Amino acid sequence: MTAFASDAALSLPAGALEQLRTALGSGGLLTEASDMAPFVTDWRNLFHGRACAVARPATAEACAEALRICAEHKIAVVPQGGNTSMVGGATPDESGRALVLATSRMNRVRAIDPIDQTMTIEAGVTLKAAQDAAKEAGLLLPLSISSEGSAEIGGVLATNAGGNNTVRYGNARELVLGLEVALPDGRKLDLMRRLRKDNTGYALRQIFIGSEGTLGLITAAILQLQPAPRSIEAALCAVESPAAALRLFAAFRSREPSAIQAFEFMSGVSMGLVNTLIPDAKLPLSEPAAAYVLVELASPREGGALRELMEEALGDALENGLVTDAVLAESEAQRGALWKLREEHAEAQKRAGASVKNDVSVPLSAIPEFIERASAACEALIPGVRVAPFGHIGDGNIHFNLVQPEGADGAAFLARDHDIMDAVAGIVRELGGSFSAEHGVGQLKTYMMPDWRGGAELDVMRRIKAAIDPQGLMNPGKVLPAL
Ligand code: 2HG
Ligand code: ZN
Repeated sequence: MTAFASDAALSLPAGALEQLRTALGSGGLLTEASDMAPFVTDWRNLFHGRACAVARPATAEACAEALRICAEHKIAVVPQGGNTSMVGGATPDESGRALVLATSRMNRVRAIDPIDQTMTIEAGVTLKAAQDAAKEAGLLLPLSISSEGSAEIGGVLATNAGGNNTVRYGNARELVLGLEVALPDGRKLDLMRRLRKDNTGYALRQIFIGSEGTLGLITAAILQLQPAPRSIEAALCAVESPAAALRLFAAFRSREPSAIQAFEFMSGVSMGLVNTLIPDAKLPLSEPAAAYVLVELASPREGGALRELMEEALGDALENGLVTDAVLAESEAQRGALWKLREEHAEAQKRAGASVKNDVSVPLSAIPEFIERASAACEALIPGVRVAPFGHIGDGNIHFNLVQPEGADGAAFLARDHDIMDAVAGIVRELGGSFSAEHGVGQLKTYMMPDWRGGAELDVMRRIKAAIDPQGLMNPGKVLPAL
């Protein structure tokens, strides 16, 4: 262990170690292998890298200075927030030459403005802490993802996270008014304007949002908040198929489209894993079903109107057979329990063994055909595979996940990951969808980029990368495949 640690530290070019120590202060630079271990493996345990050091700046200035030093010494930098990437986007490669730059110590909510309804926030604040801060101010940060307890704002923006409320509020980029970025050469790019209207040249912030740390490091942002809802209603519904789930969505939308805050789909297979593998997540319906929907409505108005809307919509759906059973949350605790049944799918699938994830989107109308065809294709490829899709059906994003057959060898199953991903992607493509809806490209899906985003699109991406990061130091090997 000790030998590896000093090897790793030694692989920092001469001079850089002292400069970084001075810039980052005590506790700001880790070089011992045991200290760096949590930063070099991803949440899924798919990618295992090495780093020459882990930098943990406490301020945007220290972060920019660390990047300047790295540029001077040609050290690659892997930005890392809460390390919750599903595509290995924040894990260094095995060379040990890159420095991981972790944002968690830049963790201040700088300001909340109740008139502008904005939050000025640093990259290392967890999404959950940011939501709580907005709530305390009587406002809503309308971004919610299953990993929000660990995911940090910088990573959430760098990956343009989507999640459960996209159906109503859009993806992360729709919430960003201002951005502060440390550029690869160590300069600070200050785009911290909290303006709804600002047509003064290229919208540079949008290039960094969703760039997965390949262009610079987001150190802070100004987020647009919303008025906190005064009434919320949530229900879990059993349905017979994805087609029924979609018809239910259309039924809610035709009643009151602006009331839908989340509309989530869960296959019976995936819900079965949650029900059996996650303590305290028990299905409150009498019979298991083929699929489930979690629908949440919210309104800025108090009173029973929203409840009425939910009850009427569910009553009709039960009567006409669209929904076979339903349970309506009667309290905040019950609403939390219903959300637990949705948020634990990734964890339950992890506990069930190896899984291959396909975070895809297709037009809403194509979802039933997609799930049917992709299920058949995967079952033909891997007999006994557990087809366990779930996701944000209201915005067309399905996590078409496959869990290894029970009792099978996980490594052998994972060795087929490209066969599975390519089979699913082929169907997604025929239906006009995308091979990555919200998790990004990371290192897992770079191989798909030339085929899906080739020609002028990939060329423009490469030119932007070369212009902003001419030494190619920012998150190498992510998003853009090597030439
Ligand atoms: C979710 O929607 C996350 O819960 C994780 O995006 C999805 O595990 C997954 O595939
Ligand atoms: Zn998701």
